[in-house]
Amino acid sequence: MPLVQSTMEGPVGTITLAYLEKHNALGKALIEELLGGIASLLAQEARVIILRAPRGAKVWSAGHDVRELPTDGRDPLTYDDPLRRAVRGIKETPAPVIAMVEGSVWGGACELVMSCDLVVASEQSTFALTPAKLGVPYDVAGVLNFMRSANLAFIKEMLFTAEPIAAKRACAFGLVNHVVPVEELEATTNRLAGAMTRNSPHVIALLKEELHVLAAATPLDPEAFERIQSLRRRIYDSADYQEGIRAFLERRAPRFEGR
Ligand code: LCV
Repeated sequence: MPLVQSTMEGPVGTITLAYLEKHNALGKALIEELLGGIASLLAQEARVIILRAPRGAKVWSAGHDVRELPTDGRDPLTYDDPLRRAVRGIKETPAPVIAMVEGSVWGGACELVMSCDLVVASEQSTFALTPAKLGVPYDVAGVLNFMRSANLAFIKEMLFTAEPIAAKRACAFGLVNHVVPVEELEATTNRLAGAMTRNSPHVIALLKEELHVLAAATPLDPEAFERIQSLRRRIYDSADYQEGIRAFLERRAPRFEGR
């Protein structure tokens, strides 16, 4: 059973996350299919790609597959982690990618949505940034993506509380382009996609790459980077990190003791 479905309608490609029994948890296998689907749609000359969950989904994506988080002292979000590869893959896709969101979005799936170029969300959808709830030392590139996606104070509230935030508030702080009634979700997304397909694909690809390169032009002192990495290492070597994953698997609230 495919974990991801890819379809083309005219110049618009659609990728539907279809790993329903695990609420589209972003594991290695799903990400491989996602990146393969994008490549296949681009080979069919898709001018826009829509990334979605099936109609009526309660959960758009439950985020990083917690069962794939390393517990043997390895960094949980390295450059080659599937989630990191998916975020880069979407940013490097020359065609615009629109996240069409219905349902709840969790953790790394929020970063996946933020890596898309536009976000259209239903009024009932929610977004939750969960590293602090799970005890996961999110990585520098990911935190930078959060910072660039919305107002800093808002991102801090999302990260420090780990509570689901309603789409309307996410839109007010720049995380979402349009919030619409669920029955208008597809029409609004298709209207935006249609408008883009009528414009020059090469100019859009150039503008997307210019914006990506300029947004990424953040000088970071190597020593500051190393200091952050050592802070992260202390956390993924900690008992609290193990506790966060164990609590999830045991379906209970975590008991963080700051150790
Ligand atoms: C693996 C899962 C998952 C899942 N992984 O259904 O941003 S960071 O740093 O936190 C990053 C590391 C990250 O993204 O972490 C993941 C953050 N995600 C979350 O905190 C959401 C975790 N999931 C949930 O809270 C619930 O599953 C929701 C509320 C999404 C849905 O609840 P519901 O009661 O409808 P279940 O919890 O029963 O989930 C159905 C199956 O999906 C698995 C879950 O373990 C269960 O599998 P089993 O049937 O084998 O027990 N599942 C859900 N999320 N992120 N597996």
